[in-house]
Amino acid sequence: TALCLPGIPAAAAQTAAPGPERQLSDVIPAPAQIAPNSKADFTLGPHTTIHTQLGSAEAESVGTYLAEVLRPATGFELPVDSSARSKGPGISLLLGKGGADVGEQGYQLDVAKSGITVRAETPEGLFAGVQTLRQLLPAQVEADQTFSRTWTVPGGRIVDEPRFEYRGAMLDLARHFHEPDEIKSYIDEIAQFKINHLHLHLSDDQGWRIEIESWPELTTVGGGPGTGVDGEGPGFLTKAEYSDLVAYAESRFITIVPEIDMPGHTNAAQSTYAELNCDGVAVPPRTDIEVGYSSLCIDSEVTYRFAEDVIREVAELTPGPYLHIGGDEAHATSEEDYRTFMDRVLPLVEKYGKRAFGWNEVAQADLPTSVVPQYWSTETENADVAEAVAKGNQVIMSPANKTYLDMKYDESTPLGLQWAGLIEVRDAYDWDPGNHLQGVGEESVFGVEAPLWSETLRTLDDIEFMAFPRLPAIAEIGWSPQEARDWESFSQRLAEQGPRWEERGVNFYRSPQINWP
Ligand code: TNX
Repeated sequence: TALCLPGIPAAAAQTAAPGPERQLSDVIPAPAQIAPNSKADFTLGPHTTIHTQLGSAEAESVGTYLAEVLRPATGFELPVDSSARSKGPGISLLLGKGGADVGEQGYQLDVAKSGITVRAETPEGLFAGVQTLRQLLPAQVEADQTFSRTWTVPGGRIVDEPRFEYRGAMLDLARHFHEPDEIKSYIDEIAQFKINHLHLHLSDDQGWRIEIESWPELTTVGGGPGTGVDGEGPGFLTKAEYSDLVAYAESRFITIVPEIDMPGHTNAAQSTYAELNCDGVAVPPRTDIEVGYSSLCIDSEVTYRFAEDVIREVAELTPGPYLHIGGDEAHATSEEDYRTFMDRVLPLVEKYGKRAFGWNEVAQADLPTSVVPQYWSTETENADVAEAVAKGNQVIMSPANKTYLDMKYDESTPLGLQWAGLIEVRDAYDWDPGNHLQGVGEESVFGVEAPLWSETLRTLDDIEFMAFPRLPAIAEIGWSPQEARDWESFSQRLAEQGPRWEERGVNFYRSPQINWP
C-alpha cells in the first residue's frame, strides 16, 4: 500500500482521501440493480446515528441488530433512534413504499455523502438491505476487537429483490445432533447471504430429535445415549429449546421448516415403540448409514395415530407455514402402500394448518397442488414431478449433485460423502434452477435449498467447512437474477468473503478455484 512505498511520507499518504475498500457490487448474493456513484461515498463516524422508522418496533429492532454488528469493530456508539427528530449524519432504515418497487423481500439502498438510507416495504426487506450494507464495509468490520481506521461505504444506489421467494438451508439433526447454540451460529452465518428458511431434519433411522409429549420415549430413547451415526450423535430439542430456536431464527428473518421423515427413515421411532412395527416387536436401534430399510406399518391404525400426534404437536410448535413430511427413499414400503400412506397423512398436515413439503418421491402420490416436492435427485428428468408441476404444484430445487453440502469438494476432502459426485464451488454455482429439470420452468420453482446431511459431521467447525463457500453459491442462485450473475464475478466476490470469515472465526474450505486474498 501507499504507506510502504519508499519516498512517500506517511503524512502525505494519509491526506490522500482513502477511497472505499469495497465497491458497490462487492456483495453476495449479487444485487439486481447497481448504480455506483464515486462522488457519494459515506464514512461512518463516532457521531453516526441509526435512525429507524417512526413508530415501528420491528424497524427499530433491525436497527439494533445493525448497531450490534457494527459496534465492536468500529468502537462507535451508534445509537438507535426511532424518534424521527433525526439529527446528524446517519443510517436511516425506513419502511413503506417510496422508491422503486422492491416487493415484500426487497430493499433500496442509497449511499450519499450525507448519509445512508435503506428503504423497504417490510422489516424483512430492511434486514436484507442491512446485510448488503454490512458487506459494503471493510472486512475488519466483522472483527470483535476495535480498529481505529476509516469505515467508508461506496456511494450509489442498489435496488434489489429476490428471484425466488424461498431460499433455504437444511441441517440434519438426526444423524448427529447439533446443539441449539451451533444452530444459532449457523443461522447468523446464512442470514448474511439472505437465506430465509432453515429446514431441520428432526428424525431419521439413527435418532429422533424433537420432544413429542404424547410419545415421550421418542426423545429419551430414540434421541438418547448411543443414538446417531456410530452412536456418537445423541441429543434432542425440548419443546422450549425448539421454540427458542424458532424465535432466534425469526429475529434473523429466517423461518424454521421442521421435517418428520415418514414412512421410511423411521428406525429410531420403531426401535423405541414396538407398536409401530407390523409384528409388534421393536426393531434394534441402528447407527450405521444405510438407507431405505425401515417402514412404518401401513395397515395399522397405530401408525396414523402416531403420525397425527406428531404432526399436531410439531405444527402447534411451529409458527411458520410449512411442515416437511419427508417421504424419501421408502424402499421398504411398496408403491401401493406409499400412496395409501400419503393419501392419509398429507391431509393431516393441512388439518393442522400447514402446507406440506416432501422429498420428490411424494410426487408418486396423488398430490394436492399445495404440496411442494423438494427435488433432490441427480437426474434432469422426473416424470412424477413434471406431472405434478403440470397440475400446478411448485417445486423446491435441491439437486444432490449441485446443492448437497455434504458431498465432498474433491477426492481429498476429509469429511462428506460422494454418492452424488464431487461438488467444487463452481459445480455448486453453475446451474440454473429455472431450466434444470425438464418440465419445470421458472414460474414453477418455489425456491432453492442447500441440505447438509450429517453422517460424517460432528462439530460446528465441520458444518462450516462443508457449507462455506458453497452455501453462498446456492444463496446467490436463489436470490440474484440469472443475468446478474456469472462465475467470474462470483469467484471474485467470494474471495472477499474469506477475510470476513476469518474475522468471525468461521471455518471454510479454501477452494483452489478461488483466488483468496
Ligand atoms: C440421501 S436425500 C438422503 C439422506 C442421506 C443423504 C446423504 C434424501 C432425501 N435422502 O437420507 O442423508 O442422501 O447424502
